[in-house]
Amino acid sequence: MTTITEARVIVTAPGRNYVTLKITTSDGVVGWGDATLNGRELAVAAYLTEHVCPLLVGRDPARIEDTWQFLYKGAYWRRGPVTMTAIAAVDVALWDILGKVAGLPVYKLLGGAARDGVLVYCHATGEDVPALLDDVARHVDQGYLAVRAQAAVPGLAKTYGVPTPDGKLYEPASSALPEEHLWDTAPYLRSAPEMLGAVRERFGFGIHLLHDVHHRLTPIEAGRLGRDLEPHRLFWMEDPTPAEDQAAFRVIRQHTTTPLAVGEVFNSIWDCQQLITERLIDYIRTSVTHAGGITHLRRIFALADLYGVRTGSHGPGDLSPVSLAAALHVDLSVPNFGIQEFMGHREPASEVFRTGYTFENGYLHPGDEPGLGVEVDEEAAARFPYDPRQLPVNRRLDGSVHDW
Ligand code: KDG
Ligand code: MG
Repeated sequence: MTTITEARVIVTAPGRNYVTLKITTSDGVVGWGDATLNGRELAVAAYLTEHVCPLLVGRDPARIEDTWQFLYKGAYWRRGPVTMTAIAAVDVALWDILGKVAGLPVYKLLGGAARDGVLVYCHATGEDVPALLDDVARHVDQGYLAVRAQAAVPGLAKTYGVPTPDGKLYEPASSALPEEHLWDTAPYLRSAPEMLGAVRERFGFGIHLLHDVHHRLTPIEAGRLGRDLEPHRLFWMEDPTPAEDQAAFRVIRQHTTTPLAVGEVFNSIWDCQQLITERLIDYIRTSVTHAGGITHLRRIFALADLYGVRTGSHGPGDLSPVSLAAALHVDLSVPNFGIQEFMGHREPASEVFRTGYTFENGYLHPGDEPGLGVEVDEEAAARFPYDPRQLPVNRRLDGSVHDW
């Protein structure tokens, strides 16, 4: 019987930090999984190295569901971002191996293509509205059909989603201690509808327009913002309130018909069960890497399909190309796909991750190589050592900590 002979973690920072799991079988087949949890990378690396990798050696790599259940139920301690990211990395690496052994791209193992391509949205930002409009134009010129628009909030020095002065990161990270930003809800609620209205005025209604609130409002504030945005016909309003409070979405729903999307911080089906079964959202944004891998993400998406909720997976630059490839295989195959976030990866990521996915006319395709279609160059990875970073922390004007 073919068995797993080695499972090993690679931590590398080609442009930003990524944690990658490499699983090798007795037949010499290698599978890759992404285990990156931005800002808490080493917790997942240690969970894998100390607690999971030793359990994998000797197991049958083709028993993917059994391994998932073994790691989830066997730990006794369930769910949580660290555990579920670690399980996801194993799961994705095993699907990669299965595809390579079968000689098929993973999407064919998942039932085959249910569409020709994966509609993606990009992220356009600016220090002010004119700069944002230039950035939207740049993305539209590149062929994007869906754009998420974010601009700085007037009067606030730094805002989520707007690049740092070096222009490289849209979520600024600092080294030893997190940066602290000031947050004020009132100017945001005034400026966001104006900013999105300006995008519609310049580009019309021919592009899909999205906006990320990043969990910073109360339910009634989110209801008001959703209502104010209705004339701009958003594709979605993302993460309006802190996501762990599922019942809060009942309040938002009572006040607006702007479509709602949430889920990038979720790691299991239990985090979104109420949101889906009560039809409180329109898009579920769980990702392969943070929600238990291909096996568990498909379960979430199948539940969502029963309730008319479509998918919209998180796909930031802080998930590795292995994660994006896995997402694309799922996206291509599920019936209720909605849209996929695509932030791209900052160089020199392509020195470490050789990818097979392609972008054309607003759509991504995972390619037809066996497995996921991504290979990792370990020698290149070794050239980019871990670079500890922290996500920022928001404080309100009175000094209290707020959602970032
Ligand atoms: O690590 C945190 C980022 O992934 C998050 O801030 C990005 O909200 C985000 C998005 O929608 O991509
Ligand atoms: Mg988001």
